[in-house]
Amino acid sequence: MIRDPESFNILLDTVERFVRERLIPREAEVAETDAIPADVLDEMRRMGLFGLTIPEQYGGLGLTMEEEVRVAFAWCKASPAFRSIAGTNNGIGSVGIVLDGTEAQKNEYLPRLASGELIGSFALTEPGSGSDAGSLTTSARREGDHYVINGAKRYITNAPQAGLFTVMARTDPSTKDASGVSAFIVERDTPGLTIGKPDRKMGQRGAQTADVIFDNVRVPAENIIGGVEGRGFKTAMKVLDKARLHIAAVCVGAAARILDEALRYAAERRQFDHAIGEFQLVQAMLADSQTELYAAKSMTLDAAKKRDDGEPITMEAACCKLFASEMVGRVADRAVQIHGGAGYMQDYAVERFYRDVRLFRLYEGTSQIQQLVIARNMLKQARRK
Ligand code: COS
Repeated sequence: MIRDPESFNILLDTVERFVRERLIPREAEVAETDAIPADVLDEMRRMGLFGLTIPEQYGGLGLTMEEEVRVAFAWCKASPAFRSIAGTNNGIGSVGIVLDGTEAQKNEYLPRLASGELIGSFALTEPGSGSDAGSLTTSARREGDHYVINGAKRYITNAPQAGLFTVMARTDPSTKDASGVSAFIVERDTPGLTIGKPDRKMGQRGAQTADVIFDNVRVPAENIIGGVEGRGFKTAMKVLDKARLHIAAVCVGAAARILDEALRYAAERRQFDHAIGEFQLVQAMLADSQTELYAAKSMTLDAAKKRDDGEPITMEAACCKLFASEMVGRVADRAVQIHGGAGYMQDYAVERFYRDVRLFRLYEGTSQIQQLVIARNMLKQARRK
């Protein structure tokens, strides 16, 4: 749903120009330094990019899902790291509070997330609990009007920069599954909370991840999201439903950029007295990429519109995340192939994107987890008939 096409097109034009003129020229610097430059961060804050999805009453732009995915298509034509630094504020770092938080929690934290003053982060994964998220062992023990959190979280996006964490922890020690998990809002400077060294990753430099360690971290009881124990896993799953659709849009944006690079190279590079784009075997790679990109874009828009209409989209979001993340992997692979030896060289953007996009098939649920979510939902629907 596009609420006001005229103002939305202005926003989209602004993002497209920003990507072209300000972000793409800084990609090599981000890859080199593993950080987003401070002036770019400031500009992103001023443009409202940290608060795209946060409701207007809490200082954000309150984009609908369709608007959000369309902005992501444009934004993600630049290195994924530029979106990632604000991605948690617009997604997994704020959505738990937006969907299930109390009014007091929303008022306290959403305006600062929307402005980018605080970076939000989502702490679900642990050393021993990845795909089986419900088996997490980080504990939150009630002590008077506080909870005491102990445990460790792993590969937490934006942890080194975060001021605020949504932390899933077990409040009912008698359970070992999803039922005993609660979600907490934990501020970065709470005593006992430490962040590990940034992980050394295959790609996506500039989008940092790290361990987050909780050693007797005392959190006020009112920081449990929604004020009720035992709902944390469901909150996390609802957050991931939306996040998976967003990641599908990120993959579409990245694939469009990678394909632009491949197309330009195919038009310029000459072999056997012809531009290589004139050869049908190269054309097949371009055409297959364009076709799959169009399919991923169409399904992502369709699911986004369904979510805006209030329909459940757990299965559709998983379909989009599965298809789009696998699609961008194939597009990146073909783009390297079209570039030939040059595609293996760091001087060309496709080499970096090839490594960057590999993550999309892993995080926010692996492709295999998406398959499982899709099939489970199909069976659930079939049982209802
Ligand atoms: N929305 C709302 N509630 C949901 C839900 C969703 N999308 N998915 C599951 N739930 C609910 C279920 O209805 C169930 O509640 P009841 O017990 O009241 O029926 C509860 O949550 C547990 O669900 P389920 O039994 O399906 O949980 P499983 O332990 O089998 O795990 C998967 C389900 C595998 C889908 C989940 O663990 C998962 O998504 N894993 C991947 C985690 C991930 O993406 N990590 C990435 C890192 S975070 S960036």
